[in-house]
Amino acid sequence: MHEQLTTRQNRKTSFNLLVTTSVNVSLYEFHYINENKNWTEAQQYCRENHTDLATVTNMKDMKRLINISAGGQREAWIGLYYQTDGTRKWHWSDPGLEFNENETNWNQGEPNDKTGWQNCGIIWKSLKWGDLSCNDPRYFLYRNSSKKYHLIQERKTWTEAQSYCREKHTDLISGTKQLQDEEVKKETSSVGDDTYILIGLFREKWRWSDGSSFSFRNWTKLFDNQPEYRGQCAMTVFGDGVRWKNENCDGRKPFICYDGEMF
Ligand SMILES: [Ca+2]
Repeated sequence: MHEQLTTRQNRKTSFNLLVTTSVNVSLYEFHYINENKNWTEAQQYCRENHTDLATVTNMKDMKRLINISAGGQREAWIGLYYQTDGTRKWHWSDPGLEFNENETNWNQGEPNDKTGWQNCGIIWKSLKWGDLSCNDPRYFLYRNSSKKYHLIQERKTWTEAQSYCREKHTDLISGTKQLQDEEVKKETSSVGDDTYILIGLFREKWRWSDGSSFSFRNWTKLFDNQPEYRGQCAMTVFGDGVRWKNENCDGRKPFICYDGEMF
């Protein structure tokens, strides 16, 4: 059940696809709505006429969003918003993996937001975890397409490091299983005891409109995961690189709805 449905509907902006999550497979369809609405109006429109504003679960979804943008549209609201009064939740960068509080390996005293908010994850060569500012450029652990792990000894901020991995169709090392791999130990053996190494762990208050917990985020390299923002709604930007940015929710923009069950 992993292959994508090839049936294209008559409407250019609609298509079917199968989404695989770690739990099950579900069928849904994106609709690009070329009317300018603010985020809340767009959400209301999608809930009345479809299921909800679009939830994007992985890079495959992203590619399909790009396909429906044909017609010169530049950007569109998706269903991600910043829950100001929410609590920050930890997620893995690799969208197939669910963060599990019972499987953490924090160093003593971590996570501690020591320098203010520390919303990104690191390990030391001890393989213990810590939190660090996402804007702090560090070495990072990259998983290549043959599932080997590499320590990239080039300092990047967390989002830059994630982009580096995703440009190569992989991701930052994610999940307890990957982090316990023998190879990780070997790769990190050459660094000092105090060297911070970024991993695919981050925490934030962004939520999907439909209430689903998917961790996939595809922010531009300029995105700042540290402050409380003015721009508390997410939009996808078509064109170079196709990444997301956060915008003021009152802006009137086209938007993307979906139909179907996500769970
Ligand atoms: Ca810390």
